[in-house]
Amino acid sequence: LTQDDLKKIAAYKAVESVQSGMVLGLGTGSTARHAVARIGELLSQGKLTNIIGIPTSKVTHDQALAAGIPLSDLDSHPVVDLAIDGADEVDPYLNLVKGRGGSLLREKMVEGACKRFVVIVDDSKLVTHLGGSGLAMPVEIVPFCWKFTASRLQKMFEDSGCVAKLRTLGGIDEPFVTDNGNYVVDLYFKSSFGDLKVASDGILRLPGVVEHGMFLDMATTVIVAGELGVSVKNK
Ligand code: DER
Repeated sequence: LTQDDLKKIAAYKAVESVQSGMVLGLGTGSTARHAVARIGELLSQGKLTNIIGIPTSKVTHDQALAAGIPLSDLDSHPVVDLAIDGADEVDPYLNLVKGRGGSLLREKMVEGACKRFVVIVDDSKLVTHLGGSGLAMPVEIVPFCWKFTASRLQKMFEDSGCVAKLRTLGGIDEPFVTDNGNYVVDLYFKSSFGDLKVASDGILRLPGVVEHGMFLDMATTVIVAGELGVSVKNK
């Protein structure tokens, strides 16, 4: 099984929880993409009806539109029945790191508004503690004086050997710009940054910060697909 096969297995398993008439948060990324495609397929087969999708990015908006999923937004649907989305890291308490695709703000808004948030991952995303994969912890910041904000973020976590890097578009030095017109600073940690809530609050207190990629106590279910099968972890 390839990693993409595992992503697809997890995504299809999550879509089994979708019922006709639901308002659905549609996630972003290579795993969530399979869920969006599957929902569109079931709608076209008449096996699902009366679904309203709330996309978490412009990319997902376009994919869902093409898949024939009727779309709306949080202004019209402030309560979402179920959101399905991927994650970059999942710890044993179902806390997540998300945002390596750059959609963390809209994802956190949609997933924060839903009754159930089902996370779909292949088993490579499981970590013992957030920040442990050595991969990026994204923070969305305003473009104004981004160096100032990035250096304050780096200093905040200097004891964890943090390095803050502005996310740029592949290959060129242009800053990556989010759907909301902001920049992303990726934080890389050499060691654990300690208490998640303290870290989360500390980051959000910086005036130039819009949102960060730690999704604490938000997931209600995590579906993990691995070589040995699929496991469902409930909060
Ligand atoms: O950017 C995001 O938040 C994505 O959901 C990410 O966390 C998972 O992306 P992947 O399914 O492509 O690994």
